[in-house]
Amino acid sequence: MSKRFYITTAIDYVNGQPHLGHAYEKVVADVIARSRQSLGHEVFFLTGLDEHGQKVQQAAIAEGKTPQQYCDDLAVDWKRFVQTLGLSNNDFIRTSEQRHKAAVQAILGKLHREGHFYKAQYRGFYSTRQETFLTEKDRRPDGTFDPIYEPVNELIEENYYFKMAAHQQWLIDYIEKNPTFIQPDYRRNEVLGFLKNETLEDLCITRPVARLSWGIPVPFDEAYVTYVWFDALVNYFSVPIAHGDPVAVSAFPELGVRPIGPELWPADIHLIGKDILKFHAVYWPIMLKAMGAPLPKQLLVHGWWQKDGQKISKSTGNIIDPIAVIAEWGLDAFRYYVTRELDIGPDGNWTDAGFAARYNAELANGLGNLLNRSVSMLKRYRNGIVPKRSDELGPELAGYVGEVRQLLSENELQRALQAIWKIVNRANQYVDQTAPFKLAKDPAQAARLDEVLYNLVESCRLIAICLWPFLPQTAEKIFAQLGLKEEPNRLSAAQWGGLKEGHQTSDPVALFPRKDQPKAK
Ligand code: ME8
Repeated sequence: MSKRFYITTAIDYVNGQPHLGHAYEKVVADVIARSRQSLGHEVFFLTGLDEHGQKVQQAAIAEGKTPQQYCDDLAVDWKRFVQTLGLSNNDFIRTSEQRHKAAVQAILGKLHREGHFYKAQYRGFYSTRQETFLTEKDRRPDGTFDPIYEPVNELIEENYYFKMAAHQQWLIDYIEKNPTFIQPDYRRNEVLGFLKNETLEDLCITRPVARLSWGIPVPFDEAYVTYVWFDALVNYFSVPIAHGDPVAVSAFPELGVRPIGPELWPADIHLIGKDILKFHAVYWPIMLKAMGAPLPKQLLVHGWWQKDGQKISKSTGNIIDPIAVIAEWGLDAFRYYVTRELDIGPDGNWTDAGFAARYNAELANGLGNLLNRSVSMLKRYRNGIVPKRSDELGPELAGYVGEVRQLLSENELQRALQAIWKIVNRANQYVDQTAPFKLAKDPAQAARLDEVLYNLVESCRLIAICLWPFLPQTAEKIFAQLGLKEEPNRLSAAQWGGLKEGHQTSDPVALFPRKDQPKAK
């Protein structure tokens, strides 16, 4: 068996509301996963939920539920969200699952035995209201803490720490030697800058059970649980172990898992947002090195969305509800806007007007109109039967398909969509130039009309295949209208000439009904 292309997303905090940022990241990961599948790879796409921690414990208590029950209830909504987004994920990890906890405990045990941890006393100020430790930087100029933190108490607490500093130079060297490990480059430079200028502090990996019980019990000290990053990051590895991936399993023979599953580790891409870069680019590689496991091939870091130039925030009401947008405009319109509008890396700005403009111009008028004209004219003039093959647009479109293929293999999603729209625009221009509705009026032009109709429907077939990673439902609808029974999920089928003479196409149906009056928000 060959190694699968293994892509992960960040696992979302279970107690948050699914928002645009979550939806964006999951859709981008899905487009990459489907692109690789279309390019001929076997893919494993993982997403899931981050469930432990003090906030979850408190919220559960406030609702009169056990933390597990509270998480189980919320997980139903998150799993529905995954379906709403049309994700092709192969697994969905919840950090409260036994398969994950077993892996975390095995890792903790091994690293403890090998001397990576130590126990130390922490003395500092703690805000019970915010459930956070405060540092000198949090003091106001007069030396007091902001009332938002009150009551603030001095706290002395013993915890386990993971020794970090010993790995610092190794990590710098690794990142320098592997330029594609962190992408885009400016994120890589950010990490290198940080590593070269600051001494890494040891990572606190536990909480006393007395203060937080909703975590994973530490196997070597029952008075502690581990939570947050040591717990969450391991999800990328606990799932391969659970599936019997030979590489992941071989690092932890004590788990007794047979190494007969798909080859997953190392991950090919961890897709994450910019705010969690340090955890993935610093702590996770060091954890893996200590575990004796290879590092993931790439951290692909996306930017953050704003709305109307302002931070997305529940408290100010500046939010986008992806579920509502999908209900109003359709899933593929949402998937199109977020991947076409924002490249992977920079921050993006959502505007309702921008969304409606792209919908109308690019989806309804551009793509929808092309398909509708092509399928309708073939039906009207030739009873929906594909005429003899003609290669008039073939060589030019093959160039664009080649571009799409290349860009998809480089995760250049926005540019791949631009290349697909070169096909859409060229085919629409071809309709205008050849004027098939005029040709149809002149019996002497019948052969020319056959050529034009062939070029149009064949262009639509290529577009559907190229679009499938982005807009799977739309691609399937195009294939259905073309009377094609197979799935449009193989780029190798995007060779000119796939539609055969005499093939019967189906009825035209509008893909993206025009919406002249976007609903005011
Ligand atoms: O950070 N635009 O979970 P989370 C784009 N559980 N992306 C955004 C965004 C925005 N406005 N807001 C958040 C966590 N994100 C941890 C991760 S991984 C082992 C543990 C992204 O629910 C954010 O950058 O706060 C992150 O990648 C993801 O949503 C989940 O965020």
